[in-house]
Amino acid sequence: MNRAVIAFGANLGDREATIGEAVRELADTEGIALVAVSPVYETAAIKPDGVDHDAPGYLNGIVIVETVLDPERLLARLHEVEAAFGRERAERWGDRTIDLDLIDVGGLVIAPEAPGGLELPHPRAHERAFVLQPWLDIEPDATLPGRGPIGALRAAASDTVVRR
Ligand code: PH2
Ligand code: MG
Ligand code: MG
Repeated sequence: MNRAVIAFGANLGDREATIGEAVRELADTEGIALVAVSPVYETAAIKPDGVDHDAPGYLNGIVIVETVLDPERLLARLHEVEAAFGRERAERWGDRTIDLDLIDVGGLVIAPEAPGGLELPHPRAHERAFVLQPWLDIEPDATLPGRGPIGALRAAASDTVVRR
């Protein structure tokens, strides 16, 4: 049994409703039990070139689950739920109805086998306040493997998050 941290983000459609339904869908999965849901934050869209205030804003947060699924199967399930809520994959970091990212699974460190393959911990989680702040809210003593305590990482992150 592993404890997994999953980040959610949405910046298209009825963001709040989609997040609520996607979390319920995830929690209803056999082999996944929901442990906690974080507060939700309003955040500006970050694009490969930096903050984009012209793009629709995101709602971001995290959930903690306990699961008997291995990381690959858990990721496949996240992709299924994304698809069920109309997620389309076009440009990198494009606007989306729902994004579900695997941040940490039981402290495992996994290098991607191919570009875009599963990587743990998530390669950008350590620098994103929109992941670290909601995680800190519900698990203040957590650490990110290879990166350290999330409190220190959060203090060093520069993106702005506003609690809803
Ligand atoms: N996700 C991205 C790219 N940019 N910006 C915000 N504010 N929130 C996100 O969840 C997000 C992003 C790629 O997954
Ligand atoms: Mg993402
Ligand atoms: Mg993603």
